[in-house]
Amino acid sequence: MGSHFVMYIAKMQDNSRSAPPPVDVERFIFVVDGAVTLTNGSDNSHSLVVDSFAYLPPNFQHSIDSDTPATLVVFERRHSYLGNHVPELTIGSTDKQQLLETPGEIFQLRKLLPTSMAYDFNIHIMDFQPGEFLNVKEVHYNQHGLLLLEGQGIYRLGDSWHPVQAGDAIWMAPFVPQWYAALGKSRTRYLLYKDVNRNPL
Ligand code: UGY
Ligand code: MN
Repeated sequence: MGSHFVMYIAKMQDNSRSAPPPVDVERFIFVVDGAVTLTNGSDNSHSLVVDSFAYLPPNFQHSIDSDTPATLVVFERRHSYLGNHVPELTIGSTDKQQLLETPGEIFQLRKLLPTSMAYDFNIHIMDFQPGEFLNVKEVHYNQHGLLLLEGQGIYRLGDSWHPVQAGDAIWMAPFVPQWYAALGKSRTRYLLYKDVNRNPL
């Protein structure tokens, strides 16, 4: 259908290890459940628990290991190189990312990756209280991969309205009209891939 990235859930079993992505493919992982250990070529290891993430630049040697079952959401994309801009290993957790201004909007926004030109996508974490909704009915060239982490609501895509709940995933093609309203009794939190900083042609 024309997606330029891959999004999948990796259910890691006891004592499992990741395989490397293909040449020139960048990888982003976010821990949804359990914990994993990220080891890079120079023997540095990082423990990643729920809510933690890591961006692995293209051709960056690493392995992701898990002693006990863990669930990750993974995004991979053939990196779109731009001049001398080089993306770097980036590790963090949502709760350490600052809240950003959202002029005209009510939801809370955090970005997990730097906004500099080296990065050809970002991952947004968006929070809505029940009853809150997107003010803008968005239409844009960017693609999205969305995973609903918490809560429930209605997602409008084009002229279809979809009831969605935690665990549901959506791919949004370029220019699909999109809108969300949070329902239920608890906060909605979703994680959103968005391509940035590159000419979409
Ligand atoms: O940044 C975005 O494009 C985001 N607000 N889109 C969305 O939530 N569907
Ligand atoms: Mn959007």
